[in-house]
Amino acid sequence: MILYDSTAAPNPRLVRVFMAEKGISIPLVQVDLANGENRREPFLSKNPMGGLPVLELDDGTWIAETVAICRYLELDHAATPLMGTSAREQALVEMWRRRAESEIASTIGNAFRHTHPFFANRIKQCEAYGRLCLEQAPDKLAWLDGVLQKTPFIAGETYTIADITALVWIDFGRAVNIRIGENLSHLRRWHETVSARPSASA
Ligand SMILES: N[C@@H](CCC(=O)N[C@@H](CS)C(=O)NCC(=O)O)C(=O)O
Repeated sequence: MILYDSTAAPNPRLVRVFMAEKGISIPLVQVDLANGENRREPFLSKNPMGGLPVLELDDGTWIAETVAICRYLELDHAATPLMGTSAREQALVEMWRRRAESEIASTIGNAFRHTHPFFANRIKQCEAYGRLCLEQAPDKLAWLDGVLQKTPFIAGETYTIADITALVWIDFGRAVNIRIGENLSHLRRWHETVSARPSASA
């Protein structure tokens, strides 16, 4: 397997952290996002959506979409489950992963996409929407602080893909000056804990 990667971007980092937790080590091929290598051939013929990461299997299959890649790796490397095992656990982890995605990743991602010069020539930016996302970010982080007041990790007692999702997007938020407020003690405690795992530096 090969992972088409970018060290500058959150979705590829999500997959690298996921793999590190599972002890999966495969070659990483850097794709130059800054120079738009992902938005022209030959990359587009592999992933017409142009996004990273992409996982290439040994039979030549290309799998795009971060969660699809994680799901493949979860099934292929069942040890160290990060997406739950029983039906109940899998449903709860997916519930929390989707919340981490819709509340945290989308807010921070759209703040970046619609205000940062990086995307100026890639998408039609709507600066007002980007600014709204920037304004909403503190409330979204406060929501997560409330979740983490009750449980050590986002989906409960165990570290899962929901934690990885929140970690990589909160860290990426620094690019648009989104930071965890001093008052959010539960989120700060969680962030210190998950950042101290060796996988966080993958
Ligand atoms: N839905 C895709 C999104 C992929 C995506 O947009 N990746 C970003 C990096 S986090 C990217 O490639 N950005 C560069 C661009 O859009 O040109 C996924 O879940 O993997």
